[in-house]
Amino acid sequence: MDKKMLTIDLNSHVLLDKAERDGVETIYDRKLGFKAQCGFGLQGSCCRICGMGPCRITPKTPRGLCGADEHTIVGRNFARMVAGGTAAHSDHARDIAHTLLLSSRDGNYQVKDEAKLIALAKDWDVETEDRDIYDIAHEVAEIALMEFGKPFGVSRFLKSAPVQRQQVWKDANIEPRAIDREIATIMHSTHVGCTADIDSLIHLSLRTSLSDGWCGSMMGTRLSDILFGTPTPRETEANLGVLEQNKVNIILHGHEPSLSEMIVLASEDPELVALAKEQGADGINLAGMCCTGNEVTMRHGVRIAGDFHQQELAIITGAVEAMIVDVQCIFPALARVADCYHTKFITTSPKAKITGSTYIEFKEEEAFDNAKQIVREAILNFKNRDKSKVLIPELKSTGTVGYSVEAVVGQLDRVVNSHIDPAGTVKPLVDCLTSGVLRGAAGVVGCNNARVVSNESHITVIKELIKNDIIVVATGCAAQAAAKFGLMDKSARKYAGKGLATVCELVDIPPVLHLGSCVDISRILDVVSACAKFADMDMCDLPVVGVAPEWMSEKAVAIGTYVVASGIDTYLGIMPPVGGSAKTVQILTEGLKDIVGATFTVNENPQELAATIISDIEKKRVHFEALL
Ligand code: XCC
Repeated sequence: MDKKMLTIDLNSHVLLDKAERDGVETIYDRKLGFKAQCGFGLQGSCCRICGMGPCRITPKTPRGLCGADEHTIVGRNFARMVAGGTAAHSDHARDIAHTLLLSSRDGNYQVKDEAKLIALAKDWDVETEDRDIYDIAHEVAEIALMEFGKPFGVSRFLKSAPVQRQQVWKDANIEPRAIDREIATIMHSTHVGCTADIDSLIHLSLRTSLSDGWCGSMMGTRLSDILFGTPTPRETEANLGVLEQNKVNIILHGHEPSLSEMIVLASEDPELVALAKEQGADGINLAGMCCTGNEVTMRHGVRIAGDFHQQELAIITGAVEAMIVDVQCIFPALARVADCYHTKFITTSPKAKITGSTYIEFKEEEAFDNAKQIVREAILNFKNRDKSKVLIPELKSTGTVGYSVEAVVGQLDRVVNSHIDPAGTVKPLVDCLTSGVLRGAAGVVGCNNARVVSNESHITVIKELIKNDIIVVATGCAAQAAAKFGLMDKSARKYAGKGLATVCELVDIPPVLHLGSCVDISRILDVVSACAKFADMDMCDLPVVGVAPEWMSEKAVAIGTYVVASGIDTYLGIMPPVGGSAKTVQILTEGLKDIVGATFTVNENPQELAATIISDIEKKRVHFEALL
């Protein structure tokens, strides 16, 4: 098979040819090298939790050595994926909380959105009258840090959900307690000799996932907005064509904004800009990948170089002086690819050291100095660029990004009510849904997955949804796919149905809104929650869905689970590794309806997946309209 069949991105095609010529291996070569994937792994029916195993379930060996059946094994594996994902998102939030604790008027980090800090402080009963904003920030940060390990109580963010939803969580006993406790409980309960009951394993998974969505991720987003500013709409460009021939190209890849924000500042430092010119470059060009890319494009319009599957290809352009990474979604393969070019592959976090990289530890206490050191390394590497090895593909798309909840709500409210109110109200949005001008809304999120053609499912599903008047909000690599294919440009309303196109024109928005990184799926929860509260309904009553057409990470499993637990039906374009247990499949795709009012649907054919979503949204509308 031609590896170019594995992605629909035309820039990727150009660079895959170049990789072939340069003798460089990519994910697509490795994909073709794997003739068949392990059937037990795909089904989730291999248990390697204890040292007696691995035990693999077959019709002849229906139980592991301890007697665990397929439901226990699949359920434990699923729960551990949820715990892994929750740990990643939440540990990210923990670092941001520590950064908030370090913030000061003359330090590396300042409070950028005081109003959001005050609002959160009031929510958390922190005294705000006549207090220095940094005293408030530090108290809020300390309370946030307690959310990870407090011995009593439940997540402080739960009360931002509609009361009906809070009751569902209470009734099902899935109100998440401290985040670390939920993760530890899953690791304990899935240890050999503990939970061997599939209902209980799913129950634990729901509660832990909620500690991600309604605590860790929500905290990550709120505190990031407080520290770095709440995003506002701005123009950008996307795809590898954003790299520049005559500039020092620096790719920011990973997840946490504390480092990337500092790199943005450092790249504007006059001394470093002068150094770049001294080295013969026209300047410094930052471009983002994965969720770090989303964070910096949302707040600064930094252009998007590409998504998860393009990280090696970025280096293969031969035009990248430094690939700077922090945590999550970083291919260890980057070290080998960087060796074939002049690119410096710079790791910065003790949580994600990678053999073969240049390690420059980033410490929040010395943030700006560390960032300048890293940018300086990149600049000094410009002279090593081998022009004969450079190929920057031409394609890039324009788009508008930066749709925080405040921006989405404010934009609609401002235009419809012709007054400017930054807080705004969701009434115009709810009106669009109730009148049926918009049939529904879909959050399209998640990764690229080598089990399907890169970007194909994202683009097929998104185009079908907007054609059918379903507004799309996107995060993560799904958002980057949409941006690359021009769907975040305001002109993309030409692909939308009549209702959505009219709203886009009236309100001056694209049909696909960029809501940020994957922790920012909490923004989607916030907007759905606000609409439900306004309509005095539960979140499961609204014609809204979650979709992850090309998900791959454990984080995505945690996300999908908390989205369902929030009452939002979720559609997956990749089958999770649960097929080995009919009971698990039954609970996830049907049984959860009775517990949380929503379920998962899986279809690996993107056209069929989109058709199911559209018809399910119409069914949900009947229920929704009956409640009006
Ligand atoms: Fe990673 Fe967040 Fe997935 Fe992209 S979408 S591959 S998790 S960068 Ni979050």
